[in-house]
Amino acid sequence: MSTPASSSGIPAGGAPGNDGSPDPGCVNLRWCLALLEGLRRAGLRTLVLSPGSRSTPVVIAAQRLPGIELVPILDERSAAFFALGAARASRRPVAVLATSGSAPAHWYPAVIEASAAGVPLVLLSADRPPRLRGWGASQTIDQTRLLGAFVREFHDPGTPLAGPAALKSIHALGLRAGRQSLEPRPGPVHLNLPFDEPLVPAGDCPPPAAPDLAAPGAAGTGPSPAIGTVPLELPAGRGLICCGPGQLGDDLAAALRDAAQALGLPLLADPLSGLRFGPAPGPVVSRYDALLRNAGAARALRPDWVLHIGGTPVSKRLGQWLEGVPRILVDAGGGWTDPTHDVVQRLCADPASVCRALARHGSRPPALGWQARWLAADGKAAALARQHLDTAPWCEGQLIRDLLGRIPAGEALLCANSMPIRQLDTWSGCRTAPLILHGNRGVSGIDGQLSTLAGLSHGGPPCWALLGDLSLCHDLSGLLVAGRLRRPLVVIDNGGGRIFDYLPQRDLPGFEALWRAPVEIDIAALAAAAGLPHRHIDTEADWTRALDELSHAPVLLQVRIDGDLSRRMHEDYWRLVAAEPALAAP
Ligand SMILES: Cc1ncc(C[n+]2csc(CCOP(=O)(O)OP(=O)(O)O)c2C)c(N)n1
Repeated sequence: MSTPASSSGIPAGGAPGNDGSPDPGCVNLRWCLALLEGLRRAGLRTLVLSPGSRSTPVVIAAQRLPGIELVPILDERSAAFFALGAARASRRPVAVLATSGSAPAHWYPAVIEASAAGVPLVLLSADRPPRLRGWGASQTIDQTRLLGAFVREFHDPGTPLAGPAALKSIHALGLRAGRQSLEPRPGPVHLNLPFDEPLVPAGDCPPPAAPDLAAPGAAGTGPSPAIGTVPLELPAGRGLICCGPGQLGDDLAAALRDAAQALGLPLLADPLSGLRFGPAPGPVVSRYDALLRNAGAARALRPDWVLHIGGTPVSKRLGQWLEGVPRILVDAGGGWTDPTHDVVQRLCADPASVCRALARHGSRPPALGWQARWLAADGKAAALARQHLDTAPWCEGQLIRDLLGRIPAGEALLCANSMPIRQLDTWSGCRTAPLILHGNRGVSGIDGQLSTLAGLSHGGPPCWALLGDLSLCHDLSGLLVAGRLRRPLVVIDNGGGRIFDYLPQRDLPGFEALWRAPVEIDIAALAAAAGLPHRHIDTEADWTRALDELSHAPVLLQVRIDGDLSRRMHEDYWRLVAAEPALAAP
């Protein structure tokens, strides 16, 4: 049976590695070609590498293999966050390559985020041969299971071997690693790859013949089929659908809206669920964090059960309020989102299939007026927000309103953790023009934000960003990749970690230095050093002018905001909502 030639130019059906090449540099290279071909068949198109010697065979192989793009980034920590962004935006596995020693240890925070957030990364650590481990050899540590429990799989296939069977096995491992990064639960996979010298072939090194491994279904990158049974009976009483972070995708978003509509349920949408920003928000509720500060509303709107999809919402208030309410978790990938241990039923099933089935066959009669009451309360909270933004001093609220009004349909925004995502949760509401909102909410770090942004800009539509000043400073080596930005990077310069102002720590001695911890650094000079245009924003007029003039430019907009004023203005809105009578009256 004849099969097509692979993209590496390898004639299909031939005998890999049977040319009897005695050149060990060529054996290394051919091994890597087979590995990368397997990864490519699993959907991999990008390999982010940090420079080093031991990783050379993989780099040469990637240079030779059409269809795999190489992105060099010096700092391994930044490289891994970049890959995280690129994988998030492209929804494909992205590989990260580093040399042996401490280099792959710098991947750790991004791997932890990818594991928690379900982002497909393939981590390729080059290594010295096993016989050197533990003998004081240079740049040699035990890299076995270096990334611990944060990877879905770990493999150490040993040093490269020649011959068809060996090449077939490493090709299969590439295919498996790529697929494993995508399903059943997307996340990082680690391959440790020891190489003996020479790392460069001595002469001409023809590629191996393509192992004919294209088993039916082996090369696809589509979603897993639905697993488990779909419940068509929901509990009695008043329910709500709660969607946490997780970029739920257009298909699922539409199915969720249909199900909520058919069942008469409110659809509480976290900003990172993707449901707030799209053509038809349907019964989406976005102001719950403010609404629940109104005691009457918090009482009147309390549900009997919750259907939960995605991660844990940004709003702590929502989480606390729902504590003790029985929850049904729809969970295709084994995320087990249940921090309050209220899940009474967990469905291992594709959420879109569940929602479609519910919309078609949901037999429960909707609780009369329940959804309408939620939507009316949401509308009132939105009106209060508009009124407040029109009268209160210019701060993050107006900035976020204008930013969301300005980002063109189909473009993206990375919103950093700490106050930016909370402010956005409060002020975003919904918009009908599609917007892809990204956030590293897996473990909510303030690390790697610039690098993630560069990766997002690389793997997807143009991406804007909203970052705190400490988040910017945490990822200074991300400035090395800032040349890849295509849209404004908005930095809220409010003098350190202002989230702590909202917490009881604010009354502790040493608060300013030990919690708020502002960094004294010249952000304009940093931007200049990175070749990134910079502008100071001190007033609403500056902001409006910058949006008018610089919407299509990569530029750092340093917005100087008085943190005390900002908190007052944020809390004033909550007080306004709290004082509103009969916010959720039937
Ligand atoms: C890697 C990491 N280190 C520390 C923290 C703890 N932390 C959470 S928010 C925060 C302050 C962030 O300040 P900034 O980015 O300026 O945002 P702001 O709160 O001022 O809006 C810190 C240090 C974290 N989440 N992640």
